[in-house]
Amino acid sequence: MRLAFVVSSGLGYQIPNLYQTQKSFNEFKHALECLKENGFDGVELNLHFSDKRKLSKVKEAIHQSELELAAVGTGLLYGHEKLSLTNPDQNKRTRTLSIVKQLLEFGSSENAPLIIGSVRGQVKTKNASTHLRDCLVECNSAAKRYDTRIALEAINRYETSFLNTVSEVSAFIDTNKLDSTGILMDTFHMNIEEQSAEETINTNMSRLVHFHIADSNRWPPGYGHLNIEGCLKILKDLSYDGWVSAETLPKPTSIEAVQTTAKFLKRHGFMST
Ligand SMILES: [Mn+2]
Repeated sequence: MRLAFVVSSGLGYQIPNLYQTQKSFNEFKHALECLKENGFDGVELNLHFSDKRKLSKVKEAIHQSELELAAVGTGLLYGHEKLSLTNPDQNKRTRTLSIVKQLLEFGSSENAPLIIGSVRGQVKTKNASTHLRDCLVECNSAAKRYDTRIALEAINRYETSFLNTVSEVSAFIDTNKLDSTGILMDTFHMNIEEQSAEETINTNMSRLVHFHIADSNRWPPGYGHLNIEGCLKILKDLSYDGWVSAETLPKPTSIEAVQTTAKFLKRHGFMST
């Protein structure tokens, strides 16, 4: 398994107004250095734009840091721009889908899967679920074309109304024959939705594309009461060769979150010292 940390304007190493100002780009480079110094192999980003010039600046900074791009998250499209794949306004839906597909291509150029999490929006009507299915079928075809994968995240009931459990995500993939789409499991969400995170991993391993860690309170591992080391041991024993990415709150501070997570991973033998 390879180890990454999220850098975004929200979760992970938090940089306010990230990608909006030159100052934030400088902070972004510092964040990447911090990850590298602490032993991480990669960085996971959350992007909400498809501006080619900005994306190439992002890519250049990653290459300079000698980190790899672990995954591209899309949640800020919904969080910041209120864009989602189920927006009742067709123009907004089309715009979301277009940005998502461009980010899919961007990720594929770095071998990074694209995450579909909260960008699906709130799926409360039959129309919304039809829109989501249509969009994800289209994203799946694009992923196939770009020879990359989509990581569809199981998100807890308090944040979204559809695809809360890993088995629901798995069934959705089956029903719609999404052959370039797999599952993103997140210890924080599984703690709320699953009977046992360990059993869930074991049962759905063949579908696993990406893995998020955060403790029960979404703080870095060790600040809550989840058995994260137990989950990682299963992944290791099953020879999971994808990314494990820490998606924690920036607590106590962003830098301490990176350091604490790295120490935890080293202490349990998942990161070399
Ligand atoms: Mn997550």
